[in-house]
Amino acid sequence: MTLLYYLGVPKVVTYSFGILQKGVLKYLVQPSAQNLTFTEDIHDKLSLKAGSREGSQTLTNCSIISPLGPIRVQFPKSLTLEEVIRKNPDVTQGGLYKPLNCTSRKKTAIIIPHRNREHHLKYLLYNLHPFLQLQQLNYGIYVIHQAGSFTFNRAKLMNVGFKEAMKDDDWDCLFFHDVDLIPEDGRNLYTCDRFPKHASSAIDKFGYVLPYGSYFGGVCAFTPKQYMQINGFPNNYWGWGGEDDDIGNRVVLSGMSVLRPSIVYGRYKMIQHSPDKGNEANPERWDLLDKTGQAWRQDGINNLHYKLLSKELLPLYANITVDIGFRP
Ligand code: UD2
Ligand code: MN
Repeated sequence: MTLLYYLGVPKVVTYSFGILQKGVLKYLVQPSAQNLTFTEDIHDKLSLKAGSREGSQTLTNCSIISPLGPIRVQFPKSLTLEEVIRKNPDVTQGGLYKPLNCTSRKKTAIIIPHRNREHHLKYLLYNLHPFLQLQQLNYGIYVIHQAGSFTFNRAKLMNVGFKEAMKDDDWDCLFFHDVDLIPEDGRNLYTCDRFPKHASSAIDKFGYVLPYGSYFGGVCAFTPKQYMQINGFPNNYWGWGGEDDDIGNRVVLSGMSVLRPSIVYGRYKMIQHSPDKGNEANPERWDLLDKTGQAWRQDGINNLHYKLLSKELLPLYANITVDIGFRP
């Protein structure tokens, strides 16, 4: 997400999307009210199903179609993490889940880069756990917490997440997920495809359309093989911006294409926030982006160094705290 804020031109692009929104486009991408499900109703659906699990003997394959369409995501004011735990009785230590009455065909790890956003994390977990359970996935949630107060490095944390998650299981798919993005349509399947996927194709803050053609920020998904093919994510973007464009470039440079759900399915709400201390805009991002073509084979998962400080298996997620160093 570099272009949008720090170049004049894309601002114009967002603005004109804003105008479009008021017209035809808005009509096209709004979900129909009658199919809307509230997050709280999803929890109810799941608790009804929980009882029917007992006694099931032969397991058939799970469906790969989500029963959910558009979701009205919710942010209850007084929500506590304990309540989220209570609402997800089938999630086991470390944030793992697998359907009990069918065999899931897919195993997906969710990797969330994190520091100082506990409030957002609580709402993401509240919305994401039932969303994934209704997709009948075998899944695990990993929160990768950057220790200390050196400049934040989102992409490097994602590399750590990949390494640590792959130690636990041979996941079919890894979703790299901003902590503040809540999916708003159950048909946005958290599974991988033939090419890397950019799942957040329609975010509310951009008027539910792509802000620019090569935009790759927010939520994206790779199989382990695709991830290795792009040599993972860059380690050398410290601070805000550019790393998502670098990752998008890597996909193309390594001979693959980007897949996206339609803007009807790929809808997300971003929890509003102000810029974080310790994640100021990266002044080097333009230079780095110019060099992705030469750098991507040298900098990535193949030269990743970090110090694992702790791994706690919490009720709703695995909390991995790392020292990833600082800008050289
Ligand atoms: C945009 C992109 C994001 C990323 C970023 C530039 C969207 C919707 N998202 O996000 O994917 O490319 O630009 O780096 O366009 N975080 C923390 N603590 C911090 C700072 C960041 O946990 O102190 C994590 C958190 O998961 C957050 C993510 O990093 O969602 C991206 O940071 P942001 O939300 O501040 O940046 P934003 O919204 O401009
Ligand atoms: Mn954000």
